[in-house]
Amino acid sequence: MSSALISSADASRIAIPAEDEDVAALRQSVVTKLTYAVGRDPIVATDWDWFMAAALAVRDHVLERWLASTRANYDSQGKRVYYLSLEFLIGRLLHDSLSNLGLVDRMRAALAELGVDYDRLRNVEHDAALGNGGLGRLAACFMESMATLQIAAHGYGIRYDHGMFRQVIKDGWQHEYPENWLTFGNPWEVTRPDATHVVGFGGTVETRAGADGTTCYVWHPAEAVDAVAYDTPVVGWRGHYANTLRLWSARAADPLRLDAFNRGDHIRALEPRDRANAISQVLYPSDETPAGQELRLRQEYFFTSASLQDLVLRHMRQHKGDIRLLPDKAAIQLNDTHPAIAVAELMRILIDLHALPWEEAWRITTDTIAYTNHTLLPEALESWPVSLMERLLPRHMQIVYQINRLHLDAVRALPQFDGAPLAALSLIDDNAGRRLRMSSLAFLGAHKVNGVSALHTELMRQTVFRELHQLYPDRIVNKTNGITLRRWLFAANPRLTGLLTEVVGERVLDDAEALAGFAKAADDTAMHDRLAHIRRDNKQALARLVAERLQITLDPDALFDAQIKRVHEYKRQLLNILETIALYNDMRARPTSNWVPRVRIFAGKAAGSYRRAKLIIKLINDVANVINNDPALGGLLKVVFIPDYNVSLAEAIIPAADVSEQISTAGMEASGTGNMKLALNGALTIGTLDGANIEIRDRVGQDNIFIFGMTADEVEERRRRGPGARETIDGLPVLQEVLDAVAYGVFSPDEPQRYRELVDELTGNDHFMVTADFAAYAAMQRRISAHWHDRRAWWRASVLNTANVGWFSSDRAIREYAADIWNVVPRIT
Ligand code: 26V
Repeated sequence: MSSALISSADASRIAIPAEDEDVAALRQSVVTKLTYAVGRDPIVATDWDWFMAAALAVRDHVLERWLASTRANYDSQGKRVYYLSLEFLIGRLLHDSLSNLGLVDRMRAALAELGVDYDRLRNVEHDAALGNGGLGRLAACFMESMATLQIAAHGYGIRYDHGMFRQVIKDGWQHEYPENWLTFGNPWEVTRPDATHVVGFGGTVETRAGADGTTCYVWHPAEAVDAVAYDTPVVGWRGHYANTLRLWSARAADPLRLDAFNRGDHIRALEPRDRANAISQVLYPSDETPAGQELRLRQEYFFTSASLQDLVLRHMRQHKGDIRLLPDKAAIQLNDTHPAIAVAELMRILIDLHALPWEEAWRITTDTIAYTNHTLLPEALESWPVSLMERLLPRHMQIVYQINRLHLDAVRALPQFDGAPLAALSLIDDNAGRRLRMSSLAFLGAHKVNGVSALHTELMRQTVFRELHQLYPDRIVNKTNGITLRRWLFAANPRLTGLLTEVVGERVLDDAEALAGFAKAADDTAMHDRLAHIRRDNKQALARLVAERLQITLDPDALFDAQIKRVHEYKRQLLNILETIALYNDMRARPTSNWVPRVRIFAGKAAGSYRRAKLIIKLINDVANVINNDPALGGLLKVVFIPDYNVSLAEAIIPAADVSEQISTAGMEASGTGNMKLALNGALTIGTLDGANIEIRDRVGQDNIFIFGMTADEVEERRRRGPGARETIDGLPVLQEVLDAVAYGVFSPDEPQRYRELVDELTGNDHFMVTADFAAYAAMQRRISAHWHDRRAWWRASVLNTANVGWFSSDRAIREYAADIWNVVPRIT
C-alpha cells in the first residue's frame, strides 16, 4: 500500500506520540469541550453531556485531517467523485471515528480517568438513520471506503430532520413513531451558510431569440427554496484522510409573508416557511409504494439541483471557469433513480446558464454521469406523471422531450429498425397515464449503468433494460456490492479482529484479501475453541440486550439464527416463521430426539403502509409468544423479534449470529449486503441462489454454505405455468399442518381469522414461492442442525467463510467503480 499524502508509518510517528501523553491530552480536550462547548460542570454532567464533549474532541482530531485533505485535493486539481444519494444510513459515528483514528483505547482510558464509562457513553449516541436499508447503508460504506482509499469524493444528500421511523412493537404489532436524532444537537456536522443555493420550482419558461439565430430559454420559477449545506467529515481508516458528506437542509428564501402577518393572519404568514421546510423534514420510507407524492419529487429535485449547482460552482472556481473540462474533473454517480433528474438539470445548467450548444452539453452530461440500479421490482421503479413534472419543472420537461425526440430519431435511423412501435424505448410510458420513466432517463444520460451483483446485472440486461441494452450493449456493467470491514468487523467484532491479526498479521487491517491467510486455521481445533469462545461472548452480550429490552432469556449455547433486514414478502420472513412452526411441532411430537437448542432472531421494519409485512411481524410475535411460553419445550426453541432494527442493532447481532438467513425468492434481491457482513463474521449462510449469495457461494465453496430452493429461472418458469401451490401443499403434510394451525388461529386465539389472508395467498397465487421452496428450506435447516453437532465441521466452515469473503470489501467495489466508471486513480493503491 502506498500513499502520496502520507504513509502509514509516517502517520503513526507524527500523529501518535507517547501513549500517556495522548491520554492526558485527550482527557484535557474532553474536559475543555465539556466546559466551553457543552457548558457543563463535570460534577453534574450526564452521559449525553460527556458524549457531546467526547465527540467534539474527536471532531477536532478529524478536522485537521479534513482540512489537510481538502487542501490536498484543491492543490492536486484532480478529478472528484460526487455520490448523489437520497439516503445515507451512517449510524453512530463516535466509535467508528475513534476506531478509524486508532484512538479507542486512549479515549476509554481518558474517560475512565474522569470516572466515565466509555461503553455506556457510546450507546447514548443517536443513530443517523437517514436511509431505509441496503441502498442507504451501501452509500455509507462507500463513503468510508472512498476516504480510506483517498479518493477525493463528496457525498450529497438531504439532512432529514426526522430519519427512519422508530419502530415500537405493541402487543406484537408494529407502530411507527417519528425519530428525533437532531433534538439534542449533532456534534459531527458543520453548518455552511455561505454554501447556500437557490432551488426553483414551478413557474414559466420564456423563449428569447439569441444573438446568432438560436433560441434561448429562461426559466422563471414561481417558488424559490434555499438549500443550506451541513458538512460532516467522513474519516478513512487510520485517519489519514477525510472526505465530506454534504447534506442539504431546506429553508424558505423569504420565510415570512409580512403582509399576512401584519393583518394578523399568522398561519398564512408562515406558509412559505412551512412549505419549504417540509422538503427536508422526513425521510420517505421508500420501500412503501411508488411515492406518488409531490413532496418526494420536490425532495429529489431539491437535493439534485443544490448538489449540481454546488459542484459546478466548485469546478468553475477551480478550473478557470472552463465548464468543458467537467467530465475530466467530475464523476457524478446517481444512487438509484432518485437523483435521475440530474440528467435534465445538468443539461439546463450547461445550455441555459453556460450557453453551450445541445450536442456539446449532451456529451458533457453523459460523460460525467453514471447510474446504479438497485432493484428490478416493477413496483419499485420510479416514474412521475408528466402533468406533475410539467407543473413543477417546466424547463426540465422541455429538455426531457428533446432528449426523447433525439433518442427515438436515432433508433429509427438504425439499419435494423423495422418500423415496430417504439413504446418500450420511449422515456414516456403511455400505459398508465403519461409518466416519465426515471430509470430510462438515467440510462440515457449515463455513460455507464451498473447492477449490484452478477445475477442482478444479468437480469437488468434481460428484463427492465432489455430494449435499451440492445441499443447500447456496452453500457450496463456489474459492480458487486461491498461492505466496509472497518465498521462490520474491526469495530463490531473486536475480539475476532484481534484473533485474525494474531493469525494473519496486522496487514489484514489494511488489506481485506489478506483474510485468505486465515484459511490455514480451518482444521486447527485449538483455533476452533478460541472462535467458539469469542462467539459465545458475543452471544452473551446480545442475550443481555435481549433480556433488557424484551425480558426474554436466551441460552448462549443455543444456535443463534438471524434474519435481520427490511420486512418484505420477497425476503420471505414468512418462510422462516412457518418452518419455525414446523420445527416446534416436531419438537413437541418427538421430545426425546437429540434436538439442537435454537434461537430464531428476527429484526426489521416494515413500511408503514405495507399491511402484509406488518401482519407478518405480528405473526412472528404471536408465534414467539406461544413457543417461548410452552413449558413442554424446556427452552429448546426461542423466537425473538428485536424491535427498532438499525445500524447499531445490526452491529450487536451480526457478531453473535451462527446462521445467516438469506432466503429471498430467487431473482428478487438485487444483491444483499447483510449476507456479506454475517459471512465475514463467521456465520454460515442458509440461502437461495439470489443476488450476491451466488458470488458468496463461489468464494466460500459450496460445502461451506447451505444453498436451497429454486433458481431465478425456475421461479420465472413456475410463475409462467401458473399457481401450483395447492399440489405442493397436498404433497407436504408437515406444511399443511403448519398452515392449518396459522389459518385456524392456534397462534391468534383472540382473533382466529387474523392470518386467513396470508394463508389464502400461500395456497392461491404464492407469488413469492414460499410453499414451493418450503420442503427444500426445511430439509436444509435440518442439515444445519446435524452440522452443528459436528463442531469440527462447523468451525471449519466458519473459518472458511471469514477467510474467503475479503473480496466483498467495499474497498474492492470502490476500486472497480474508480477504474471502470469514474476514471479516477485512488491515492491508496
Ligand atoms: C423499493 C421498493 C419500493 C416499492 C415497493 C417495494 C420495494 C421494494 C424494494 C425497494 C428497494 C429500494 C432500493 C434498495 O434499497 N435496494 C437494495 O439495494 C441494496 C444495495 O445495492 C441491495 O443490496 C439490495 O438487495 C436491494 O434491495
